[in-house]
Amino acid sequence: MSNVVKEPRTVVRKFLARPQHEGVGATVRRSIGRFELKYFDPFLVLDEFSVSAPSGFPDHPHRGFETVTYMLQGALTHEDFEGHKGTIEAGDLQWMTAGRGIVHSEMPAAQGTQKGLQLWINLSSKYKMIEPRYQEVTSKDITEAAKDGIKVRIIAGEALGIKSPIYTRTPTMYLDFTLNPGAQIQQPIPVSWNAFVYILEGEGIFGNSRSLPITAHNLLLLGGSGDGLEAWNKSSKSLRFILVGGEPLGEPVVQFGPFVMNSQEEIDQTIEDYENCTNGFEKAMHWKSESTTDFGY
Ligand code: FJE
Ligand code: FE
Repeated sequence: MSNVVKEPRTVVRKFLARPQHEGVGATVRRSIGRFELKYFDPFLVLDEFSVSAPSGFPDHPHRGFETVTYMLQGALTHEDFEGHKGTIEAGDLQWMTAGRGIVHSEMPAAQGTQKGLQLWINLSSKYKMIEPRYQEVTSKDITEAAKDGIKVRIIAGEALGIKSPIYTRTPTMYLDFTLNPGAQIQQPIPVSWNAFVYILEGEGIFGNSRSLPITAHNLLLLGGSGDGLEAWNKSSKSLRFILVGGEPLGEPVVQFGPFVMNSQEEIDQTIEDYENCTNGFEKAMHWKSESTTDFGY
């Protein structure tokens, strides 16, 4: 393989994401966004979620960032206050730019356990109040490339010379790699970007070929300033992981649950807007999702 990476990044920190309760009866393995790793600029949250009906994430708001939901198993129905509704299944992607405001529900759409990843990407101050936007891609339309025992699904950014059509308001790369036993990769990452790996299945060696293998549900922060990632599957099973990178915003972050702004004043204003249904939350006034169980009392 040609040397596309001159200065490979090393793994500087490792976090095992343990299950915790979120939403209503749902379970998430949270890596970014937990106490020890509150923010990894521009990333606010990475949750590997697991949810079965009737549990889920009923009606809730967002402002000031993007949510990227990538399904691994089962199906999830989302429904928002503008009447936008759809179901995403295993391999499908929803890239939602909440901007000035979205109120929505995210609920199981199938029997059994629905699994996936949800990443929250911060927006720069100049884009926090933009109009909400969705980019939805079904599994068959996600570009895949394969070479030398490597398969990569290109959700955002570029790999093996192929580009994703997803527009990232905050410049972001998001790649889903599967490596057969014996395979290795070299993947460029812009030098100034923050980047991490999250392992979904199997075990892999990252950054240094002599380091110990790392297993599923671990998040690896990749050290700054290198120009790419090197990884190896020296095991006898397949290895699946995501590699995500983003251009840091370098701005102050004030978060109150699902609202992420730059100052406390903006958060206070957001709470007021949400309570009064103003400045982007107008349609929240008389809205309730169809999936919300109405017990009639
Ligand atoms: C949220 C609690 C929440 N991780 N992963 C508080 F659970 C949520 C929330 C989610 C979520 C939804 C999906 Cl589909 C997957 C998730 C948290 O909806 F937004 C706040 N504020
Ligand atoms: Fe949400």
